[in-house]
Amino acid sequence: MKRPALHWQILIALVLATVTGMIFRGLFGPDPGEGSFCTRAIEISSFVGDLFMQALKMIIVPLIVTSVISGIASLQGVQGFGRLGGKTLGFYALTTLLAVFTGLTVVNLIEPGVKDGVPNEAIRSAFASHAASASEAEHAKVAEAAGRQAGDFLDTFRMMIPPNVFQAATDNGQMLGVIVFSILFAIAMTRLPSEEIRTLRDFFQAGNDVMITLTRWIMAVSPIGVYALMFPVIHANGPEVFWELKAYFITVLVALGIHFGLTLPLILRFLGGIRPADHFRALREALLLAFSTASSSGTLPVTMRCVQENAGVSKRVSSFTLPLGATVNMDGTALYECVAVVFVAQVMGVDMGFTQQFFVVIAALLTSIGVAGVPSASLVAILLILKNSQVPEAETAVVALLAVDRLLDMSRTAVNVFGDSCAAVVIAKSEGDPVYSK
Ligand code: DAS
Repeated sequence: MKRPALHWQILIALVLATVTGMIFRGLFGPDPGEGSFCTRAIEISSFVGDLFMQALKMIIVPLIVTSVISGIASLQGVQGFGRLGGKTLGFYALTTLLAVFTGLTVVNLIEPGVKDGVPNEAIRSAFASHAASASEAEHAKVAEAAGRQAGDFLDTFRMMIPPNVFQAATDNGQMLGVIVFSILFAIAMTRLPSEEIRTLRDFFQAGNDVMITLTRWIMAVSPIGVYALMFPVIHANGPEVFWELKAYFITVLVALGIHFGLTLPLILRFLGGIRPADHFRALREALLLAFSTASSSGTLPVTMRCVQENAGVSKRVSSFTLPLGATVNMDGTALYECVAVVFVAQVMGVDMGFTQQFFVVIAALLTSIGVAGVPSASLVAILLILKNSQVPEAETAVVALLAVDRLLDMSRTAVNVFGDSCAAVVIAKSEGDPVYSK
């Protein structure tokens, strides 16, 4: 019997993880106790899932370095780099701005933090109870972020020039430094004699081909990895969580859905002359993986492979736009930051006027550049913006949001990856690549 295509295998793994996770939660409860069969099953599943995530993360840095350097080195000189860089950053700014305004509009229309015209006290107490039941790691993560100065948006620029490029990337998934280093290396490389440039470019190109092969090997076991990642998540997150914060979840998912299902497809159609259905089909493996892993960096190797092999984008364009996008272009995250900040302000009774919401827009744009492409990375940025907006009980609210964040994180990560891939195909088409020409 012919094996189903990989994206079907991943989808089946997702469904199986959801069903078995809910069955285990129903049979053994949310806290099955030390040493029980259910606890052992979750431990083994988490171990396998972590191995899969580490395998993906293992190849990110060499993939980014080889692809950015070989991609830039193959551009026609500085003006080629300038043209591609200008198009890329312009596209990212446009789509992130549209995402932010979508989030702001939806959260002000639905007002998930308000009930009968006043702040929703039930949600405020739910924040307190979720914060109380959050894990030590979740509290520590927020406490560490709370220690940062409220106005520390300059962190984004500090991340661009880290003292140890590779450590910053491997320690906390912050790829900004690796990207900046690779771009500077590639530009400096063009100053060499042409023979040496060719040797180096061929070396990095061959290195990038090796990374794509490694990606293919890791993806071969992705159904197992996806199942192992999702089973513990489904077991831990019962439906009651969504019920308490249903208005919030609906607000985020509606806003993400508008950006993912309307805004970006319209841009594909009218800016790129690309059929959205073709693009969704080409990116399905990457989108399923982004949803399952909640890590756009971890998904980057697969996003690159889908864009190159299924959409026909050249290595020259994809090697520059995608690593940069996975690091600085996070439409879903920027949208989510706006919704979460205004939602918490509504719950705490802080009436955010136009000026304050405009500040939230700027802060979301700036912080989404620096958010690492790893699970729940944006919660730290949300705390920063809440503190700057003088919203009370910000830490309690963020710990509570972190405790229920996984489904929303998976959804916004898929939007982040889709936004990056839309940039790659639209820009590639404008650069003359044979996009969807088969
Ligand atoms: N999970 C992050 C990512 O990988 C997004 C976020 O935390 O908002 O893109």
